[in-house]
Amino acid sequence: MPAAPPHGPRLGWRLHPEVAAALAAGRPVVALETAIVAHGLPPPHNLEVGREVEAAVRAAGAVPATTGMVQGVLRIGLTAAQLRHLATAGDVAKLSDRDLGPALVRGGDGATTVAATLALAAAAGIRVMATGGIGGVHRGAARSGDVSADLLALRRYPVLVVAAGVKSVLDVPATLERLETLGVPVIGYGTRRLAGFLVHDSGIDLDWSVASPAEVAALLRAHRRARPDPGGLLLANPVDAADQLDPALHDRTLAAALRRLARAGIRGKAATPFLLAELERATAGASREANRRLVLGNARLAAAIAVADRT
Ligand code: PSU
Ligand code: MN
Repeated sequence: MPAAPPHGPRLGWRLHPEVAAALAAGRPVVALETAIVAHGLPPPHNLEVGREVEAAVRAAGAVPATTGMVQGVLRIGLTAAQLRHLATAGDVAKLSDRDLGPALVRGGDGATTVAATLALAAAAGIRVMATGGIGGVHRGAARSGDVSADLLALRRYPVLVVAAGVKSVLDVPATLERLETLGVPVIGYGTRRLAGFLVHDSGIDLDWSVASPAEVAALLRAHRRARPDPGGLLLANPVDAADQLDPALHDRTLAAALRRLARAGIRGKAATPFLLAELERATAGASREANRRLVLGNARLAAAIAVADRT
């Protein structure tokens, strides 16, 4: 039987030609999500950050593969026009990995969460992705059951996620417990403390840390060798202390945002975008600037790791 083509009618997704060429030649590629573009940041900052993240990956020597559904087509690697479309179209669905099939049937536009991006990256053979902070166990999950599919996707797809830890709007200790149950390694970059998303330090200790892209590449090789079905890993890269949101401001505004969330009765997919928007409003944009900087730092590191993983 002939090998499946890298894209085409039999597969649900299409590779951008630059991404296809890089993968075929064994050059470094970094997958990027678009939920942060369509739902995590307000316009016009969302498109700026989407572009800057791609540029940061390129500047570090890798090819960006931003994923999303544009006018009914699932894409791995977007043109500038496609990225702009997702940032400006308005009615863009938030797609987790389970939504990819239904979205293909319905068509339209969709932004990919970490979970969906991991599914697409794994399908294409991309081994590293960058995001801001991963989804996880929501506060009050014992009642609501709201746990992001990002966690199971990390278990399932053999991709390294570079993130500034877990989004601080979540129940961070419970999220770490769940990652342990799922068998997903959590490794600090340059620190044994878990990154705190918009703030430098979550205050939670980790078991492992690494200090360079070369060390991460060695870790990836060991991870693949050590287990029969290795799944993904979380590399927690803290935002620089100089770029973080003031921790006291963070804690105060987050507490208020969580009260508003409860009062408004917002649940499910809408919870994360609501909380991020509340933080941005209450900090006069300072949370957004910290978010931008941490995402860029993660993109740069992910690209350096993808380079080291290929050499
Ligand atoms: N990190 C950010 N902004 C975001 C997200 C992460 O800085 O918008 C998105 C990611 O796409 C992540 C999703 O996968 O939020 C998690 O959403 P939920 O909690 O609904 O699973
Ligand atoms: Mn959820």
